[in-house]
Amino acid sequence: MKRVVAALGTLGLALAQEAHRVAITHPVSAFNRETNFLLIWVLVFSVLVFGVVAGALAYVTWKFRAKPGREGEPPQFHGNDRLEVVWTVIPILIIFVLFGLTARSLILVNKPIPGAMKVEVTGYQFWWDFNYPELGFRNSNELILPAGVPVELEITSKDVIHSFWVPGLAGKRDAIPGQKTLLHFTPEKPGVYYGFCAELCGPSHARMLFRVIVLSQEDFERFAQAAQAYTPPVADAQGQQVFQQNCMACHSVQGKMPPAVIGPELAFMGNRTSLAAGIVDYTPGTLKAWIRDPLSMKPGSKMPGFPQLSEQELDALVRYLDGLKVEGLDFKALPKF
Ligand code: HEC
Ligand SMILES: [Cu+2]
Repeated sequence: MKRVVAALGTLGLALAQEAHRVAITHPVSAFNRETNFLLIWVLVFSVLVFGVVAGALAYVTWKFRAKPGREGEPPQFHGNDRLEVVWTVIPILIIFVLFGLTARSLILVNKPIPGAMKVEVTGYQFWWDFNYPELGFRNSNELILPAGVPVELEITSKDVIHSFWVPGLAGKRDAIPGQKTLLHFTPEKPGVYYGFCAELCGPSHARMLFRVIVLSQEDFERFAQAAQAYTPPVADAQGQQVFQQNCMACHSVQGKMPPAVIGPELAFMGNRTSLAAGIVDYTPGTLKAWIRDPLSMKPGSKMPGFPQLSEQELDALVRYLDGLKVEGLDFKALPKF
């Protein structure tokens, strides 16, 4: 009994901690306040319809139940024009109201916001790329945005269909190869928001997450300026050499869009809160485990493992990667939503 209580307690705590990650009912942008408004109306009508239908059914079942002393078939009724008109007209009215509200919300959330900052979002099996064409830098798996500034995401995919979804900030948008879909919203509060791929896209679909890091405008300015003028720091010369020999064919560390993209941008690795599309928190330890054997952490991943690297080479490599960062910004200290 004690163990059951303890297990339930742990589950409750875990749920309470996780709750912030997928809370569309905890809106932090005008986009999601709109979604919530719609959700409440749909719920109100659903509860109303359920109450009336289930109530009528219960009443009829009870009222016309078999009574003692009554023999043979009960009296038969055929149709009731007035009732039939009522139960046709009321649902039609409900549908019209919901249609109107939905159309209103869709128009509002899809309206381009003047002066929005553009970010190109590209889905790959099983990670996300974020390029800032106007600001001239690129990051992967963590979308960094300024609070209070409208953003326009231009979403596409380079392989199969994915879907970009940050429940706390905005609705889902499919990432379709050869096509661009747009998503507009304005993040309001600095913090870390959890994102998901919401379209089954292969064996590690469930591990294709990401994070959105919303910074204050001053912090974002600092990051953007440092990212534009970025020269990758060399925290470990041997590590850099190991990187150039083994990793450079697929990974850029310049923080700029390379001519051909194969793997995620590693320029700001030391600033990351998460690793490998949000599947684990970023630490030098998880980074080392990932490089040695990514497939055990993410089945189907297109990153090969490096079991041939010695312990010492791996440590040097991790020191080098951890040193790739913009100094003076700590994203891990931000509140989580
Ligand atoms: C053949 C191309 C290829 C090579 C070589 C390669 N990688 Fe990768 N790497 C990838 C791909 C693709 C991903 C994305 C995997 C995923 O998330 O499914 C990735 C992901 C990563 C990530 C996680 C990135 C993030 O945004 O969190 C790190 C770190 C990484 N690789 C480091 C390395 C290092 C270090 C080496 C060299 C020892 C290396 N990679 C060699 C293709 C490669
Ligand atoms: Cu996906």
